Amino acid sequence: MLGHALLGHIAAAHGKRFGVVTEDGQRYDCVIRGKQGGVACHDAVEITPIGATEGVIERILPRRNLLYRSDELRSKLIAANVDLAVLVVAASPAPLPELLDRCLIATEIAAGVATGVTPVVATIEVLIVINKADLPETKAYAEQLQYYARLGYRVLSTSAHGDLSALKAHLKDRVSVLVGASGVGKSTLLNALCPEANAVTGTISTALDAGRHTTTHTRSHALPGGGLLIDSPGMQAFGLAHLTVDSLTNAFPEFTPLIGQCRFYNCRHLKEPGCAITAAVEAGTINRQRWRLYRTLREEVKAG
Ligand SMILES: Nc1nc2c(ncn2[C@@H]2O[C@H](COP(=O)(O)OP(=O)(O)O)[C@@H](O)[C@H]2O)c(=O)[nH]1
Ligand SMILES: [Mg+2]
Ligand SMILES: [Zn+2]
Repeated sequence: MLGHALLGHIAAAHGKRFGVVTEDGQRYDCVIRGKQGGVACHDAVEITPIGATEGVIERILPRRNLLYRSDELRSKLIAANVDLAVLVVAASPAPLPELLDRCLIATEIAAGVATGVTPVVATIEVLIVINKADLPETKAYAEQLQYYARLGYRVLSTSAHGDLSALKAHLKDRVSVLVGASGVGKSTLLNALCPEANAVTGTISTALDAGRHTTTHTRSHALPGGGLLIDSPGMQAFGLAHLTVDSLTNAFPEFTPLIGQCRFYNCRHLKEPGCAITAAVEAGTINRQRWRLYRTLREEVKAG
């Protein structure tokens, strides 16, 4: 089929090389033509094959959502066209609470950064997975996270070496991405959920990440029960330089019922008198740490 454009999805992204799986199930090792910005795992693309297993990505099709991290200098794309973000946390190693909140915000705004004329702009659903349920310290940690369940996020406890049927039910027939800090058990979960991933992660880390401590690639794996699971590199920080003022306010579900109840119509919810949101923080119904993160990000957006 030389010379014919084919449609496919990015199944692996490492640096400037991409694995593409086309609609007929063929795999192509691809580079991208020209300067087209970043390519994310599970981006839909049009490629021109060059020989049996190599190709060139001609263009990225419109995205219905995009999950990514960013700072002033660069963006790190995690995944595009995703149904579910599985945010994995654990009581040990010591949790990074702000990381979970930043992941949640990036997920909340992921549909707002859909590109092009796309037929569906879809929000990414969230599942917070509290892994290492077998550890005694998990109980108190899980109680803290009940706040997120009250906000409407789904929260599930797992033990990566135990029964994962509840998690599998969430993943079935959907495109999901695993996100979380290093050490929470993402690789262990992935290997338990996709037995074929075991071999793949091993090979990739030897071939491409030799000598490096962390893996830098993002890759999707077929789930035996149907669906795809995208594995992203572990992270310690989650930059949100792509936030806008409007998207920031909308990313906090606990603010939504109070919007419009502040004394000033253009309240920034920082220290204005008569602010319904800071009043809720004082009353203890809005989590203070989350509001503090809002305040920090509000300052960053203003500066940008
Ligand atoms: N006790 C316990 N340990 C786990 C569980 N899941 C993973 N681990 C361990 O936590 C460590 C980090 O796991 P890993 O999958 O490499 O984490 P990743 O950095 O998120 O990929 C390993 O020693 C795992 O064996 C779990 O559910 N319970
Ligand atoms: Mg890992
Ligand atoms: Zn306010």
